Amino acid sequence: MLTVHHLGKSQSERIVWLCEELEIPYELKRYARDPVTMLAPPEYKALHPIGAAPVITDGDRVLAESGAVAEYIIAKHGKGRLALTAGHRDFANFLYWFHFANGTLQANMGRNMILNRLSLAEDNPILVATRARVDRAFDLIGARVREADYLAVVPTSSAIWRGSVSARPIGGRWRRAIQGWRCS
Ligand SMILES: N[C@@H](CCC(=O)N[C@@H](CS)C(=O)NCC(=O)O)C(=O)O
Repeated sequence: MLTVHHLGKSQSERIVWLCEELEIPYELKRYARDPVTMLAPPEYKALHPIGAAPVITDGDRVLAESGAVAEYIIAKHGKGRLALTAGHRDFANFLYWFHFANGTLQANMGRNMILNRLSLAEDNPILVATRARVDRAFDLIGARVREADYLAVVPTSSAIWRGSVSARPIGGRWRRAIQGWRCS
């Protein structure tokens, strides 16, 4: 049985979403962040040496790292859905957006969130550069969703709701699809 170990208000929201999207059977185990440190509780940290969400278990297998978890679930349980193979004309785009999600977007949003907590001057060059990178990433998503029906990027809407980035004009079907969905 596939189990999603879901840490509230974390990147594991995307894995819950993925399982719902695929309509596969899974067990959801919820964990709350430590109210003081906002880090994962000890029982979450014990699941995998990296101690960060998401973590899934599938039988004896324990797997962490969002991209690996998403790829594993899609390959093992997706029955060909939500992935393209090398022969597909959009394969390169699929790969790009799949890896862009964590490699560029999430990485820069994470940096941005931390810098925002440091009360730096608004003209701090690192802050300015990081915000510009986040803006560029959302502009790119905005351009893509205006031309594509489907964006192979795991949702980042919770970060927008939490106000760690400004809401960008990513309009259209994708935005409507993610609005109203929340799991924490
Ligand atoms: N690159 C990793 C990042 C994992 C990560 O940093 N997870 C955060 C949640 S957004 C976490 O578990 N934070 C709590 C903690 O570190 O204790 C992934 O995508 O799985």
